[in-house]
Amino acid sequence: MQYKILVSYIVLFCMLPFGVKADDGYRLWLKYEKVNNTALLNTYRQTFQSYKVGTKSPIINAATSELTRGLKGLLGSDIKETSAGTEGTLLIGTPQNAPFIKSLKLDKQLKTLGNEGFLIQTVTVKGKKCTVIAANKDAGLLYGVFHLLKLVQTHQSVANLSVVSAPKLDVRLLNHWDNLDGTIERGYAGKSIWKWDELPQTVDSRYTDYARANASIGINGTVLNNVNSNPKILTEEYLSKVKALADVFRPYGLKVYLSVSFSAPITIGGLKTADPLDAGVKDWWKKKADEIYKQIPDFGGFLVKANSEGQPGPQDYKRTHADGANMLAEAVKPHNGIIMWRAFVYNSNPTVDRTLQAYDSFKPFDGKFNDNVIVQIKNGPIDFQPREPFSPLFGAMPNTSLMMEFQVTQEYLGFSKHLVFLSTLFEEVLQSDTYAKGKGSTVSNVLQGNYTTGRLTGMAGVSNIGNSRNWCGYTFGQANWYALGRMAWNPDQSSEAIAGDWLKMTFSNEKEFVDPVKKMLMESRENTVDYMTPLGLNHIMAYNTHNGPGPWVDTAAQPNWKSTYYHNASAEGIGFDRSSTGSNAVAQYFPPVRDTYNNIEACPENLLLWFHNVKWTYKTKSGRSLWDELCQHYYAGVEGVRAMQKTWEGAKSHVDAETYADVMEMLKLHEEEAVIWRNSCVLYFQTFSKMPIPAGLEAPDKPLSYYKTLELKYP
Ligand code: BDP
Repeated sequence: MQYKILVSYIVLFCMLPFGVKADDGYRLWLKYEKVNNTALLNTYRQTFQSYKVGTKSPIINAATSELTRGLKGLLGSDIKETSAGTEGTLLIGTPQNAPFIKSLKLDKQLKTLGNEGFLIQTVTVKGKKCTVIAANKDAGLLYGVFHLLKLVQTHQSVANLSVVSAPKLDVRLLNHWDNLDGTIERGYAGKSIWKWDELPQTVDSRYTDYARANASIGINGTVLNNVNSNPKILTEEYLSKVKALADVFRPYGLKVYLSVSFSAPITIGGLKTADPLDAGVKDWWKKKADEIYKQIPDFGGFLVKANSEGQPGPQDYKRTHADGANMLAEAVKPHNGIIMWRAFVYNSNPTVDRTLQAYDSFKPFDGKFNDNVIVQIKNGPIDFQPREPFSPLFGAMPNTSLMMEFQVTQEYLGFSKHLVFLSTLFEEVLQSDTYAKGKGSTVSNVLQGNYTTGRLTGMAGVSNIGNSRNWCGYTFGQANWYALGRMAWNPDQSSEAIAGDWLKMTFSNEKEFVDPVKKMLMESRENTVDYMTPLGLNHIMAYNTHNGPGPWVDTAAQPNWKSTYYHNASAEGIGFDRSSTGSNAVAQYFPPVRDTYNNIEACPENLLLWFHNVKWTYKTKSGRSLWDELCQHYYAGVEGVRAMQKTWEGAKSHVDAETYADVMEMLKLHEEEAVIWRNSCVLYFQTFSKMPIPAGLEAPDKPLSYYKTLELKYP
């Protein structure tokens, strides 16, 4: 280890005189390195010489401080505030806080932009060419400034700007699964960034950088603590710490939310019950909400995991999810707070297919939730697997506000050890057609509230952030945080555009770098599906940790935590029959989706074993037997990782030596683990199929018994 550090320093020392600096990843995509194209640099310098703002506010100050910081880095010179409107001035304001914006008469364009949207336009004022960033509210200006900086960071033309942008979803959140003792559930990037011990006296400057990063991608809220919530978060002691964070985040448009434990009235309130219909319980939550809002007037609300995986909930008192959610909703309603009630529920009953349970538990309550409740649904019916079909709840609750929960932390996708660009997973889910209201009823449209009477819309991502210097444990993990924000702002955004922007902002604008590395990102998730869970397999990870393969796991605290429950491999075949002859999970989808999934021939092959138990000899679309096809996928996944290494070799001259070496080291580990996955699964499933690994594919170098006892390293 020490040797490695020494080598890094030597490499660093050698590179510095040539102007290539090592980058520790802390600045994320907000690097603001000087534009290295002289012609562009000159245009930018001419276009952005000074800026003018109206009445100042904490948000406007945050925006202008980012603007000056960003442009100083990008242009290599200061941009000054001016009160005049000279050529090359950036005019920033709302019609209310800036008369020079009001006089531009932008009301018609601003009308559709809500509280967070913005426009950026090239205008001529009294013969002077200027750029305007206008919005209805200060938050829009902040987002507008970040957008403008992105244009420069990605070397776009700024000659005739006409950008109009507003978020398509209201609530755009990170969910931290951070515990109060500093550990993070399913976190792979160190400890929590929240230093609860030091707060509120000491406020780490990292919190500001955290808020900046989130604002730059449009995230407007953060749930600070784990959904498996420690009730202590609601005590006076902790609320003062939460307040300190909220104060830092406010100028960046970032609201604070908390995960709460449903039994908090008992555990910290001293009551005998947490029954949501009990007057004392209602009163306790009301007073608690009042106490919170007194300190944090813009507090966002509560996130609740109830009656799920052992957490307390209203069903403990024979009440419903709606009873529980509505009771809390009433407590925060006077303060404009919201309740995000998770639909991630399933019980241990092995006779009921786990994938049915969230739908069955929630669908009957459509229309029964208060208007400040939003039901938060994981993207698939199981649990953040490398590939799942979309959750059938999307589209099935037309009278309820629904929001998406994606997982950014890679619990089931190789932790911070595997390079997996999750944006393509997000996109695949968001563009899935539910057919709830006929063709085109994509999950994205459902989330945007196009078919619901619910009034709230949103998306959350379970964060992959920890206190490691580069935030996410490895540089490419940052791309997933970035993608979550961009998708929450616009769920119809393409992953390709997101990947391109992230690469340019994080590494380099050179086409020779961006094109191949973008391709690598775009293919990375499919590689992972291939070496982990191809053809619709799922939940065959190592027991409990989910670190590495565990298709053989056959003993568990709950039957539906066993891998064998999910893959059902036997001498005949493999897969979970969820068709009409099996658990009939297909019936939870609208036609024609249900018919497509139900029919083994029509079912998309990448979900085949999710919906069907298929014979080993079944002829797949390629003409190969199912067994051969399965093997081909496992092997293709590993080859995909090897191809990534080649791509990265080609990127060498575009990134600093340390970053290059770090990523390459990571890709080596990635390959090792992909091979372990492949060999484990192929050898294990072979014990059922009794068929040979197809000719031409390299034979596993170790026996199955070796893999069964292997424990992979934690990051
Ligand atoms: C599962 C995780 C578990 C979480 C749970 C949840 O394994 O640690 O508590 O999801 O979302 O994926 O509540």
